[in-house]
Amino acid sequence: KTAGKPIRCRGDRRWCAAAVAREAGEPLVIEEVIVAPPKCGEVRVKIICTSLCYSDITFWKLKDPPAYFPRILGHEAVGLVESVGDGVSDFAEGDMVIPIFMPDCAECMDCTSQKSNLCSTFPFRVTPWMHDGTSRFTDLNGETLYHFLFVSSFTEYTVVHVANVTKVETSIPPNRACLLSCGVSTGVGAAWKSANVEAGSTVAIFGLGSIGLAVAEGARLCGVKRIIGIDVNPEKFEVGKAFGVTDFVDSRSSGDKRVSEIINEMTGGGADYCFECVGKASLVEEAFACCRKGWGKTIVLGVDKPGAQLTFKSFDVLHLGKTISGSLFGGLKPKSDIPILIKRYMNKELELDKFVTHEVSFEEINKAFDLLLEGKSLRCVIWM
Ligand code: CXF
Ligand code: ZN
Repeated sequence: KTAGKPIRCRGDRRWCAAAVAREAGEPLVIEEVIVAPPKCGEVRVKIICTSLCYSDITFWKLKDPPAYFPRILGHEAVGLVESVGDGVSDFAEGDMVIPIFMPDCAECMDCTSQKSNLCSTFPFRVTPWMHDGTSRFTDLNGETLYHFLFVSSFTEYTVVHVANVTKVETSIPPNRACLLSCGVSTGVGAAWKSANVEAGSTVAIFGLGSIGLAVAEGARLCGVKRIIGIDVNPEKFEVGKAFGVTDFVDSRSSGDKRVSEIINEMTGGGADYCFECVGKASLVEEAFACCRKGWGKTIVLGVDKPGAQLTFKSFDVLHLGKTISGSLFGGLKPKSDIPILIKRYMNKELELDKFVTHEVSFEEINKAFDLLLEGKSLRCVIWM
């Protein structure tokens, strides 16, 4: 029985480990760590599998102070509740759960509203701690390890606040369930919830990485007529076709024309919905420039550098009636919307399989980083 006791990961047993990011850009080191028992309102989760999202790479590369190392990265995962802290009544040992960076207390004004997924009780912040400002991880020298996005899944055991876990039915295979923890849900949700795309519409997706392709998947489920993909790499069109991308614009060889000009011409006045999935202010501006007057909506999913500024003309808002908004976790409310996505996967509507291009063992976790960095993978599942 491990409940109530610190868990020592690794030891001599290969299945008990944590992959620690010790320094920016350096391969993760599999080592033994100590995972404290869950505090009040928290659960300790035994990770079954985890997958790599580009945000893990972004924060792993981050050299600018304050850089938080050593750190346990990872935030797309599925696991089993090992033990629960005081006051936890909605979760019990053995429950299958998906940890999600987006908190959902299910009770505050925002969580009970259908209009937002921005919990007020446990606001989403990019912090290296648990919600209470402390860590549950220590290495064998007694040094504290930083958390990541309230999840930290590159470890056999992690501690997560109940606001950051969603209970799921066990019928979904773990190497599919983990995808719903971040990237795929974010893209699908952006089309479904943030944009509320209607059947028959035309969407333009800037950046055909996993997030852009997940937007395509969400748009396909909404019954769109046309999906225009924009990318610097023309090979992405072939990949995109499997996700319902009907048209492609190569932004590297658009000549002296701006991409927005090309899309305005292709669509006779702009796309109904534009999604920016790269994280570049200039691309957001391009997207906004080719969403249709009157009802065009631009949704920003990409994460630019902190402090990045966006510029647009007041004319485009006032005279042309365009709108622009951001979308965190695709506007999804984890506790209510993730079970819906799981049902749609089980009903063979939502296609998750095509996102999984690679699967590796935990020992090979650095290979998952290489594959994503080289642009060779969409999602690489890492089995614990
Ligand atoms: C992102 C969302 C915006 C802040 C950084 C992390 N989420 C997951 O990849
Ligand atoms: Zn992510």
